[in-house]
Amino acid sequence: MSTIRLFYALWPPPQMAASLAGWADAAKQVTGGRAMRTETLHLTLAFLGPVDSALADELAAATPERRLAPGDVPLDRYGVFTRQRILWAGPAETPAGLQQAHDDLWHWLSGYGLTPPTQPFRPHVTLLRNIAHAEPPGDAPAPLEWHYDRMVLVASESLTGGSRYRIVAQSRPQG
Ligand code: 2AM
Repeated sequence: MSTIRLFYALWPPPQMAASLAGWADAAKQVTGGRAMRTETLHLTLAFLGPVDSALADELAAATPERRLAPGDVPLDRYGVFTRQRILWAGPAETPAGLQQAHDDLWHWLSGYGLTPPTQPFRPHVTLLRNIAHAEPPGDAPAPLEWHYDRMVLVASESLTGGSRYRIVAQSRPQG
């Protein structure tokens, strides 16, 4: 049985992605590393890992029937994951609505036999990989307020030199 690597994410509108690319450029002066391509920037809500292609099809079919309660996430700080050598942008505190969206999503996914993570949810947008210097810049650019009203289901395909992301479904927007 073939598998496919899946995750649910918030995908920024182009203007937000462009602002985040500016954050990446500013941080890169300090930390080095490789910037993510602007059109691939996202905030992961749930990483499913490899799932059977039959289940992937089921999730792709069910996702447009799901609604995500709209909310806002402030992106107001840089952070690093030292072990993964990642520099990211994220909220200083996880908004309650975003935490709820994460928890609800995993509750639903557990009905498909998927196991929720044991690690706490750390919402972030990865901006740079392979950073050389693990101290993030102390000052972030002006905070961004990201309004979201849907999530996307993304297939991640490994290629030499990185991953290619393919949006396979999105939740039903409000209204
Ligand atoms: P990252 O940017 O912090 O690496 C596609 O790989 C997305 O899923 C990325 O946002 C990535 O987060 C996230 N991801 C990859 N592996 C993961 C894991 N084991 N646990 C949680 N998220 C993961």
